[in-house]
Amino acid sequence: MSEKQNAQNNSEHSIVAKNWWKEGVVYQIYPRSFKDSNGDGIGDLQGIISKLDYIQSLGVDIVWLNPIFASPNDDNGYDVSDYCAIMPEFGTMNDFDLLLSGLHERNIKLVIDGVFNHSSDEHIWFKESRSSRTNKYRNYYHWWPAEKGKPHHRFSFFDENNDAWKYDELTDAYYLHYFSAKQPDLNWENPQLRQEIYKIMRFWLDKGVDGFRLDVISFISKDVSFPPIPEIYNNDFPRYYANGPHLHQYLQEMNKEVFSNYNCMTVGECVAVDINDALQFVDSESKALNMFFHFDSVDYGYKKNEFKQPDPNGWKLTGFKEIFSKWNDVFADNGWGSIYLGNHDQPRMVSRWGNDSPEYREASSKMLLTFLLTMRSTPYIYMGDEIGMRNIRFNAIEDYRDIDTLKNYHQIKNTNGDVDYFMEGQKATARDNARTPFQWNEKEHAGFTDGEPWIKLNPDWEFVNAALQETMEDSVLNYFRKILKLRKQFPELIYGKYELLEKENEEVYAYTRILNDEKILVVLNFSKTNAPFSIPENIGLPGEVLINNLKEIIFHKSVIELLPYQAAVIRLL
Ligand code: TEU
Ligand code: CA
Repeated sequence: MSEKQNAQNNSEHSIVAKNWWKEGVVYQIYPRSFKDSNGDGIGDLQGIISKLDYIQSLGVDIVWLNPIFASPNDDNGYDVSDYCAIMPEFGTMNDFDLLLSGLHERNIKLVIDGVFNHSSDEHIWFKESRSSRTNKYRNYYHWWPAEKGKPHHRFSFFDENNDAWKYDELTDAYYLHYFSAKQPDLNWENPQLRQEIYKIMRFWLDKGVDGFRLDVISFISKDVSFPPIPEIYNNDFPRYYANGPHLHQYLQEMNKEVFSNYNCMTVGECVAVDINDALQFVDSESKALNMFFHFDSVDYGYKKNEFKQPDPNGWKLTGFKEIFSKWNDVFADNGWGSIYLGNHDQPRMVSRWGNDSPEYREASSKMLLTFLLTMRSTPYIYMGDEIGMRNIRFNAIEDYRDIDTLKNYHQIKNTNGDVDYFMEGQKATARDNARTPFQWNEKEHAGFTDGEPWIKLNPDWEFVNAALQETMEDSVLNYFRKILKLRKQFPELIYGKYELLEKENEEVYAYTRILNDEKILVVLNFSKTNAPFSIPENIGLPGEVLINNLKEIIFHKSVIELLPYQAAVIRLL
């Protein structure tokens, strides 16, 4: 049955076709930091296996694993040297098979991270490619012969000089790397390369994995004449990178050649894709991807034209609502969204969007989880957010491990920039904030490892850890389990129409989710002050409070007297 017919058959419930990946909740695991099984201080596959019951106890349906492939780890696995082998630090293929079957036994699907915009420079393809201009792998990458002069500037995220072209003496040519020089970009314009990638995808899907998160997939197509960047891009490199000439052709080809032959899901990391282009990626007719991650929310509240500095004026709830509402509306009739407030590239959710002071950490973590699990999009929960983990805010550059922070630090230092200002900003925005080890219990190293952890633990682990929260009925962890159950119990929370209330309210984010005659109201106080919210008469009367993140909830008729960071999900009559 086509997706369209399926949608029509389902029309009494919703206007979109139903799918497991629309109904599922995704739990993201950064393997390096989840659980170490052999005392080398690095999380690994056996570590994850030892925590399968914990993962199942959360109630999540899908696990997304960050890269686990062989890699020299210039960028923690986002530089792959062999796509069909497991990184020895993480374990063996046998461990992987055990993890996959362990998840499947528990009815949890596994999505892996496909890093196909670039490989490692230590991948055999690249070693061959750079060996001579006539090597048969030469065109697997982007080379610019030096006799043509210096190629037009391309920006690199992970290069100290921001230069994405690296000169290679061996063949007197430059190669392209949007990320670090150890992450050369693959040449998708080469049909042979594309077939190799499809083969790798099939290898994993034939093993039984349930889909792919596709790293920076919006960047894969390049204009290989490498012209100057057209002025309309105003030096917005990511935006230019996301508008490659054959991007949609490749995504559709990938779908036809690979994904359409499996019951799998795909979620693209679509850096610099905005609402106007959204449907091209996920429209049921376009036959490309199922979902993608946009960057509007995670870029919000950072200073423009300055690399990841928080805006001193902060961010506004009205702006936040506007972003999520507009992204909801794009997919109201077609396509499907994904929603996240943090991941391995972002600071901790509660530190950024909530309030991580001892007083409000729990309430605001629960409030944000309520938001993620009551929106009309597939929720992606980053490990540790279910126990309210916080930013570590390293003071010393020596504590950082991330290439992103280290590269910027050196760049600023070498150009006599303001290093202190940069370091202060990193406390709020650095990726390592989310990469500190998962806090399992109150034992040494929070039960993450028996050895020395590869990155420091957040010193708050004695009071922020999973074991402690297991024992407390009202912990963030137990609240997460409850709100997740609620999403399963009320289909309106998945498929129901989303309607924003009180758009201008700077304290309260309120919306309804409506499916047929069922109406649910969600109210979220994003502020640390009391905030009354009046339920408008025309939408219904407060019926049952399905969940509330604080001890009590105060109503005066149709007015809810929300306490700081209070969240409630209410059935309307
Ligand atoms: O991230 C792509 C990306 O552009 C950003 O999210 C990135 O973290 C940021 O620009 C750095 O300043 C993906 C992965 O999620 C990230 O971990 C990798 O480092 C990157 O691709 C390269 O593979
Ligand atoms: Ca280990």
